[in-house]
Amino acid sequence: SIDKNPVLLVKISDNVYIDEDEPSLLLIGVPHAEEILGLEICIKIIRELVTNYGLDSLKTSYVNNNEIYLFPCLNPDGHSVVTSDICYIWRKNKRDNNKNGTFDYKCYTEGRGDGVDLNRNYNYLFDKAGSSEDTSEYYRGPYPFSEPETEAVRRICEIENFLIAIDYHSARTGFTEVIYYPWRYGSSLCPDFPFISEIADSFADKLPRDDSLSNYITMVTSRELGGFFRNWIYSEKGTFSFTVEVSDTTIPPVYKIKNITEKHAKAFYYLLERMHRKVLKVKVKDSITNIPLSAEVKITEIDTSLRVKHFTGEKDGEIYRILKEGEYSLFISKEGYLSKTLSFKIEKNKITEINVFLYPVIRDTYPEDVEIIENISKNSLRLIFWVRGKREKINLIIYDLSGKKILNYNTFKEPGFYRESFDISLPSGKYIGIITKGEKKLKKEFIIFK
Ligand code: 0X9
Ligand code: CA
Ligand code: CA
Ligand code: ZN
Repeated sequence: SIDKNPVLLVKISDNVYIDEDEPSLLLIGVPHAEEILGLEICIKIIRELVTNYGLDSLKTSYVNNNEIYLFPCLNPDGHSVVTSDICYIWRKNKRDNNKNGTFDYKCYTEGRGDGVDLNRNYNYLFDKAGSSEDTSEYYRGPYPFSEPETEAVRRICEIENFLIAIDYHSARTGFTEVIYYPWRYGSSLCPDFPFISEIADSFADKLPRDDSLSNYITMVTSRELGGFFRNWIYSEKGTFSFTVEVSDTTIPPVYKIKNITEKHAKAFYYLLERMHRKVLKVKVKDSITNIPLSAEVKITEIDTSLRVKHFTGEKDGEIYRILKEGEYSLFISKEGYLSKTLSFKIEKNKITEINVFLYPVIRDTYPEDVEIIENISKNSLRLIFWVRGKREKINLIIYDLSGKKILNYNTFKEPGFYRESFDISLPSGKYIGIITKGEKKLKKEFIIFK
């Protein structure tokens, strides 16, 4: 952070150093400095899961079957303004907006000095976000992700495709004990509305208000709210995101905390369980190399809005989707690959898993239609080519840099698409391949790594 405090991110799972094929979820506490209850809830959840691991079978399975990420206190600098009694209604972080080298603040009047409202700093309709006035309580910052705290959130969301994300607030103004979720635009609703509202409603059912007279209420919010975490992660990743305004008091008396954190922990466990029922998991790989791919995955019946992106992860080729029972169809596409359409069924008590292998399209025009792909396995090379129109003679010669011929391969092929493998063991280094196909000759340099 600006004061050099760590913005701690906690991951709870089995095999925690490995990114496993498990649904993942993100919790954010204290994006606003004085809204302290998110930190209490995160600590409660961390403590319960860690101390009961291996003792309580339910909690053990929560840890083993999910990847749970938490930022217990996203805004440590601002939070210290509150906890050290400087100003117990501080909201923003401590960016030195006026660059005078000191932290300027006014605690009880408008125009509250330095700092950026972290929940206006995300890269979603940023020009409309909060205020551009740097003394405003809702100052959005100079540019999207200008703050180390929001940048930390962006980075983890780039690595992990979260199925659900929650940011915990506790409102000083506006509604209390509410679950906000995305989104409406005039009278139209986001494409995931039937699914995301089901989750919001069931989540609220598990959350009685502090006065116990009724439950938390749910509210679908505008698509036009700029700079918000919730709208950013939903549009960027399709993550089901909920903003929870905890408690009827921003900083309640200590005796109330136990009851608040207990019910929020319970409601959170409901979400973990829901991530394993009526859920789709898609994993996309290259059909030749078996390498996971980041591809666009559209559920034809649902994904009608261009504003919501659904891509499998760069690293693991995975995406999860929360749905309802029923039959759906999928459209999977990636530039350079043949698209695929398939249908699937979502069932009551399980994750429907689909593995998709995308076939690379070799470009139509010579010479790009011939490639040597190095190191398919440790000791083999692969040549990929089309034969078009009529039967052709194919010749592949491989030389090392001294000009020594290492392979000479001749064949006749009928029109079609071919992937030929050669088992040869070559030491690491640079090689030259000459491919002759009909009338045409292509020279290609390639490197073998071992
Ligand atoms: O303004 C915010 O960032 C949140 N409220 S808070 O009082 N905790 O600062 C969320 C506002 C939720 N969205 C709408 N009111 N539409
Ligand atoms: Ca794990
Ligand atoms: Ca200053
Ligand atoms: Zn807040």
